[in-house]
Amino acid sequence: MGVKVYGATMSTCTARVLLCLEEMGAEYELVPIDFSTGEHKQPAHLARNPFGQVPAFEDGALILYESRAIARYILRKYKSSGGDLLKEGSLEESAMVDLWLEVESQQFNPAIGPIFYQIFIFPRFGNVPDQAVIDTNLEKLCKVLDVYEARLSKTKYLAGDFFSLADLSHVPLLHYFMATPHASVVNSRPHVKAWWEGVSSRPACKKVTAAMPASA
Ligand code: GS8
Repeated sequence: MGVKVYGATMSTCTARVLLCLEEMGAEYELVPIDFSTGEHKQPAHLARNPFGQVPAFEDGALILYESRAIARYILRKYKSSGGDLLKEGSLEESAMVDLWLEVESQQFNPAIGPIFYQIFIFPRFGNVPDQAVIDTNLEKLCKVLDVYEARLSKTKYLAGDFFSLADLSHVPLLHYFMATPHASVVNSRPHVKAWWEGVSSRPACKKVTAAMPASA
């Protein structure tokens, strides 16, 4: 029996989970959660994710939330058929995957997340994006991307010369960001640009991002 993902294709955290399932070639069912009716705050969904957020994940009796934890579970479960994107067979390589996953969630996400919210989410609720918030976070993002540029001038992917969850985890927010006028901060860093072109052209990335229209 396949696994179930509760979420929405447009949601970046749901997309992180779907990217892993697609990379692994796993069978799954996406159960849509309707934000417009507040379904994510209803008891049935709160039983799956007590924070009232998406995604939630179900594999038989196992229920998970937090997209990065779900991602690791999927990659371990389907490793034999889908390939090893966590490199758990090597102490050193898995440490580099962990390191760059931490960089993604602790450095990259806090800078790019607010830009995404200002440009894509605020207007949906009739709010005007706050340019000061965008500018402050762009500055933060540029500093983060300088570190990425230096790293990617030495290795093909973030954790090393192998594709891993560390790369994949960046896809959802970068996909939206690259549709903004600020994409130049990626394109002006040649190694980051080449890395993004490689990662975003993977079949799994193309398939998942096709369901994430990047218009405000
Ligand atoms: C964040 C989930 C989240 O912010 C994770 O799964 O990685 N750390 C968690 N979900 C957002 C949608 S963005 O994909 C969400 O459900 N927001 C609605 C809300 O907070 O009410």
